[in-house]
Amino acid sequence: MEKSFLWGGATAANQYEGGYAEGGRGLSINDVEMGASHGKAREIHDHIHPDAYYPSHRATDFYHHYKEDIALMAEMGFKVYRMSIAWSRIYPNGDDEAPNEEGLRFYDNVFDELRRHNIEPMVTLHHFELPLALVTKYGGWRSRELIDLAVRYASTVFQRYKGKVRYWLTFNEINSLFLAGVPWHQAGIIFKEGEDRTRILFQAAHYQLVCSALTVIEAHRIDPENRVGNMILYNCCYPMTCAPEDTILVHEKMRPIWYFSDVQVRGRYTNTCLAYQKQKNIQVEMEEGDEEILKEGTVDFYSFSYYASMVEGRNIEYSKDGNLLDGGRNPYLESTEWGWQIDPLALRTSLNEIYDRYQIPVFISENGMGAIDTIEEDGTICDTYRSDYLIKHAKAVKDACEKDLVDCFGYAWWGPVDIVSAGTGEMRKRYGFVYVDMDDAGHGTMERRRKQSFDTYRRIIETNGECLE
Ligand code: BGP
Repeated sequence: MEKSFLWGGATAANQYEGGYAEGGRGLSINDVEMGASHGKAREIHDHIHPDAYYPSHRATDFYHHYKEDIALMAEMGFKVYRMSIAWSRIYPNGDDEAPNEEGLRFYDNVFDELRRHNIEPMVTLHHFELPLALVTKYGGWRSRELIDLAVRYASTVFQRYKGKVRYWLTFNEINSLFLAGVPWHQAGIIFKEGEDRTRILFQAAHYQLVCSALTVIEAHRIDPENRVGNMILYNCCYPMTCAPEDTILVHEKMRPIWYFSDVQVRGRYTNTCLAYQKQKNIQVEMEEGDEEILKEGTVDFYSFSYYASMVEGRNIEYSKDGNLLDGGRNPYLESTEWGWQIDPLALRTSLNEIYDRYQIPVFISENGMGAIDTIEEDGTICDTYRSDYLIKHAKAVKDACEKDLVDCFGYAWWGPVDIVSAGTGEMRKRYGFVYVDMDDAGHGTMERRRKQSFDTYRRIIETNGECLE
């Protein structure tokens, strides 16, 4: 591995930061969404109900624990920490005349703290986060007006953090917009009865793609040192059998993934994208100038989250099992408690597929395992399952870099300190190397405690992946 390889971790403000009503922050879309309980889906409200529990409000309180948490990341040897900025902390309503100085100062403090520990910040501008007022006023990303507002927010933070932050990501898992149940998190969109959902989603995707390109252009204009990446939810896909039809189905399954990254990397709707529009019987409405913007605002690197692989084929039984993407079960793989199939080798395959297609540097912006942890009587947490998952995935990354010569420059573990789950709002689905004392109903002291895997990751980073064999 290159000495400069960026080992680290990743989080999102809405799942980690808390402090939802502090420092002049406005309400965000997550602040009106309850956690799932006892098999019930998450509930979205149009305002805050005084008796309801909303996990984002305190989350795991990075807002008040950032110094302690960054010190723990530094103790593990982190080189990079990917986090997101809450737009509503900078512009409380999204379209305010001036930014909120207190919000800007909070992130100044965080970036300064990271720099003190020699940790490189990587910042996601939109991680399932949108000021709630933009939903009420514009219907979220249904509206083209969000492009200018989002670029203005980006421009504000590029200027403010010039010299402090160099790595930026535009939209978290931009392709998740097309997945059932995600348009709310991704774009603040709730459908009304009888609407043409597909058309609305393709149009919203176009606005986000134009916004992403304009954001890249703005980042480079403000500081040519800025490096901006996209962020794709990537699941490599196997054909169920070697029947030729199954492989064609795999190609079709991958279209919505390539749809976004082709535009972000190649700067245009490629034939793969047009084929997907055709398949869905959609013609995206473009304005004059959009094509030039997409062409000019291509990303500097490709980043992606990887949790599980998929299987596609004729006559397969679809199984969602809590996963973001549906597909068939793979009989060769084991699953996490949430039914996500564990497949380290597919991370190596994904890195190869992505790098072969685009030939630009690649960054793994999320990978990890959600599990229920138990505290032993002596206070220890023996999460050997997490260490095992980490070691196998890190090995896959190492092989992709050293054997396949993929230009991958970093790996960020998802949720290094326990955070709230995005899918369910639960706390018991934990990813961390650091345990946070907090339960599904929001009770707990917020005390931090190292798990056994803390030391596993510390050793991997210390030896730059040499201790994996
Ligand atoms: C990704 C999101 C993250 C995250 C992760 C794990 O889709 O970018 O925000 O939380 O998945 O998902 P979950 O929290 O539902 O286990």
